[in-house]
Amino acid sequence: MSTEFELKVKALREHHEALLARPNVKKAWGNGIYEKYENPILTAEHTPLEWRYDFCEQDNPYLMQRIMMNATLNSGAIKWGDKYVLVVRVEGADRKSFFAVAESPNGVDNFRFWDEPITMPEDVVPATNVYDMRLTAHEDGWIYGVFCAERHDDSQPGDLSAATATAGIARTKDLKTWERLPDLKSRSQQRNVVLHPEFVEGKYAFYTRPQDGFIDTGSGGGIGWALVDDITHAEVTEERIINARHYHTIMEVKNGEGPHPIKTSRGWLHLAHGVRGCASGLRYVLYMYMTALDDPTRVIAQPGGYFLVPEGWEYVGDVMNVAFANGWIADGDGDDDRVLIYYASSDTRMHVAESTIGRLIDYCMNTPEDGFTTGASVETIKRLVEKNRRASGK
Ligand code: M1P
Repeated sequence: MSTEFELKVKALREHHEALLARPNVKKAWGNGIYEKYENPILTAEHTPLEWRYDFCEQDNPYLMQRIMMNATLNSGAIKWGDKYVLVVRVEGADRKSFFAVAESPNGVDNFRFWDEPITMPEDVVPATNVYDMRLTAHEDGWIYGVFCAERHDDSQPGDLSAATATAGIARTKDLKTWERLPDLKSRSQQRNVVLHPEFVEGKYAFYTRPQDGFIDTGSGGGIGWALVDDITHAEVTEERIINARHYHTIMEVKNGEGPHPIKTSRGWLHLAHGVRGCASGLRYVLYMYMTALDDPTRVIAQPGGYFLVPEGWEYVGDVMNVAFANGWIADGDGDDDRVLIYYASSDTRMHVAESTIGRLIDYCMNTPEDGFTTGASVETIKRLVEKNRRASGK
């Protein structure tokens, strides 16, 4: 005969398994560029029960959550053998983020966390919080994780919210054991730093995002680029902006590289986020651009406006009105090869959208650029109307 406690545990485990095994399907109607999937792929409820419950009846007779999880968000992504693997930013109820690996057999559902979160070694000065890892399988043979390391800004002892953002760097061969390298040295604070997968001019190449403060980018003009001789003592000596923010665009306030760009026969496909201010606060959306195959810093296509935004209930969460992505996986580099775009909504949960290399190139190459004024936008629309009129013979 099972005890009441045992029956409660059984029901809890069945409920959890049903959530993990729930099949995902594409939403019926997309925009032709990509299809979003119906269900989030990871929520706080997906985290292992063993992280949250003490299953000893004597110690936890009410079967309470002893450690609550708040969110699963901004995840790095990589194809690992035949598995689709995310290094997820998991945030506990205590507001601390940590990294944990979740894998899926198909990239769109059945994501399951590995048994334990990642133990990330510290740099010389331990971080208070770490988050938003970008994964790069570099041609040097290592898999790098570059992430934000946040610490209190001790130069402002009276201000409890004063913080600094630095790029933490770690590398691994198995996603289990990580070697921590010294944080990226830079004159400014840095967040959204991403390692390019290939050597450029024989050096490691980083997409950067210089910022004057922890939140405000200040004079930091956009997505930067820096070459580094030695990844084990990485230092930004020269940095130039390759994708600038601009007045009255989706990236007026700030922007940042997402995952590392995907190499295609026609150039590098980039995914990034742009931020603008409005009455309800900051609005984070995703956008794309392309750079030249022989020069990942030379922009060859910049579609105007956003690529993906929070829609419907994606708008709601811990930080409202946010779409953020730091992971995507391409199944190959042919036009028909699938691209899975992993994005978080409102700093709360993870989703997936699906496209192909060919569709994303077409989107980048053939979406009109932002003309920066209402007049230019209207002219762009009218040109399309006229083209359609001619095509229909009217
Ligand atoms: O809350 C929205 C996002 O804010 C930050 O992004 P950025 O540095 O561009 O402002 C990050 O903290 C990110 O994790 C978060 O999703």
